[in-house]
Amino acid sequence: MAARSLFDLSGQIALITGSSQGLGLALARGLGQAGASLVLNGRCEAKLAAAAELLRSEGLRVTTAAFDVTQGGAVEQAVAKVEAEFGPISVLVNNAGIHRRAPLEEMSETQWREVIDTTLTSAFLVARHVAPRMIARRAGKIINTCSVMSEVGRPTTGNYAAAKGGLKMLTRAMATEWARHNVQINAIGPGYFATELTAPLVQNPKFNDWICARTPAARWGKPEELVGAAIFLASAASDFVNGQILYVDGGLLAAI
Ligand code: GCO
Repeated sequence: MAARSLFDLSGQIALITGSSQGLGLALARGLGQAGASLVLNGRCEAKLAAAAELLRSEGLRVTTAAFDVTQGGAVEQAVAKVEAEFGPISVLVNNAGIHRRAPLEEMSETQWREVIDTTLTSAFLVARHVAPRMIARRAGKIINTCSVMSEVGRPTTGNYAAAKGGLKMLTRAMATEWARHNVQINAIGPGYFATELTAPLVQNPKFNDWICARTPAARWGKPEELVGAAIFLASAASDFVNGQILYVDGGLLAAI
């Protein structure tokens, strides 16, 4: 296979959870530009429809699947519907995640559970219903959106760090069980990117100065800069890569 075609996603169908905005939308756009047909997911049908319309206007093949990734029954039904109506899901990006920032001693049980359910349990639930289909076909790519917070914490993000740390180990657990079926499961680990999730931080001059000093690249990442890692992990170029986290963090984790 010519080296360049290793990264061609033509013929692939990619389901990206949490893709009506932010990094999920950027990842969907990139996978679509690399040839994949896209299934966008979110809970809000209106936001999903707007995102799908935007990507279609850019010439991409897009459908939507509005379901709550924290509800197993809804996930099971949605995966069956997508495969029946759109085709076999060959790439799954578990990207859904939320923040509920608070000091641990002030954090409510709801703030804890919402973040764990949406950011970690969702990846189990969606993969639980997609993976058996990939196993039966002996082909599939699963990409979990981890974070530099899979490795390090920051005050007020204990729930999110616990979720992303768990997602790192869930990625490895999936690889140990499913690699034998020719399913590759890896993760991307974003550093600090300017999105809706981090908007309060970007708009905070003190935090902005701190993160630009803390990151060797001395800047925030641009969502489109995450796409190359996702295309690699979604393509034939990574057929013997499993259980790995590819950090796209401007060098943050390399520096004290
Ligand atoms: C924060 C940020 C981080 C980023 C990202 C870093 O509150 O420190 O929101 O959690 O969102 O996860 O990889």
